[in-house]
Amino acid sequence: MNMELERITVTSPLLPDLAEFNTLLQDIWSRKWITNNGVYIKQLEAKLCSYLKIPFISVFTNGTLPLITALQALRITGEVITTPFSFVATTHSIWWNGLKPVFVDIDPETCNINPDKIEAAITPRTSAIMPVHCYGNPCDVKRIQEIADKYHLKVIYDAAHAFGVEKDGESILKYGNLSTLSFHATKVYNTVEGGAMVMADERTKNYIDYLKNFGFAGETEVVAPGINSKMDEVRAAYGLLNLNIVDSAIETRKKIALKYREALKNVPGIRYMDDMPGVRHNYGYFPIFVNEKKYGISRDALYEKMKEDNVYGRRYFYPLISTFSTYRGLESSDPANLPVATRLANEVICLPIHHAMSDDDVTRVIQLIVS
Ligand code: T4K
Repeated sequence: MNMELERITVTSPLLPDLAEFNTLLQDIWSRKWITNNGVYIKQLEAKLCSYLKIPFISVFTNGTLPLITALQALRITGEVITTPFSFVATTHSIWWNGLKPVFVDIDPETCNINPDKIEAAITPRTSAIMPVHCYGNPCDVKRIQEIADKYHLKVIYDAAHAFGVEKDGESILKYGNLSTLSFHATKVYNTVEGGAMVMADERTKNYIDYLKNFGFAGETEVVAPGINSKMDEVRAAYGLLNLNIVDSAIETRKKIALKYREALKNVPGIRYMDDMPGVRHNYGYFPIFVNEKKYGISRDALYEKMKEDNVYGRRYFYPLISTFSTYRGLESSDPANLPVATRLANEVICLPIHHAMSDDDVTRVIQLIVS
């Protein structure tokens, strides 16, 4: 391994200025109100609504609990149609609700659930669809809604990757019944750990706020069997500061994506994703797909070669969720049902892309792929 070269990782957390954070911490210390819907939580929710161009949001302690809570809130039963090409939290949230995940194959261009394959997976027990805007690529929200309307299904978007993503000037978070976000350290926008649920109306916002606080609607009234998944004041303050710098981080990511595309456009056997028409992307991930026959070496060989030079891409999302022991026995986990997802999981590497990468870092990554 070439340890002389500095390590380049798939991402690096966007960190607020420490002195500014300290000022906010002093304020929190002086007020001694450190969680339970304090002033910074309220400010963060208001600022996120305006930044994301959405009507209502409820912030959570991570990006998994809003998924679990969304399924609870909509009283989903039976089977939920979803994608195997995601982080395992998507399917776990279904399992934690005692529901059955039903996997549907993905579209090779976007890596999102393929709407053409959804109807065949619907049974009398299906009550919801949980698609993922994978890598921040918007799902075919129109087609998915048409199917949902036809079969009276609810739609919960796992929008963990889709912070700030817009289509035709509208937030992608406005589609479906509910959408969820992750503000984990590895995301474009982070609050260390954190997440959120996005909803269309105030009534739902109030209900979700109760659910994430044990179901309390006032000091003595519990309206539902809630959970504790509240964000605290310290992370809300951190999140407020990161909101001021996230645009510039996205700009840097975009420049890196453009450099990668330019350098890789004529490399046989390497495919990448272009921007989608009318979409404001956030460049949270830069997946490439390695065709072993045309490129000459396998995805895993390239992955190892990069590691030898201290460059750490990640194989998101390999292995497919449907191959994990909890899920592999499901009928829909049969690889014959998921040919595109199975192939892409074996071809993908997400290249390092983040706000702190230098031009030299980008060149180092490119050189490893082209040489
Ligand atoms: N739905 C989807 C579609 C998701 O992708 C996720 C999370 C969720 C739901 C659930 O949201 P959360 O409950 O997590 O909020 C990471 C993240 O832990 C996870 O949040 C994320 N998706 C997933 C795609 O990636 P790992 O296991 O790859 O993370 P880790 O620790 O290996 O970090 C990756 C790289 O990031 C490191 O090699 C270096 C860098 N890093 C990471 C951390 C944590 C840092 O430089 N500093 C850090 O503090 O899962």
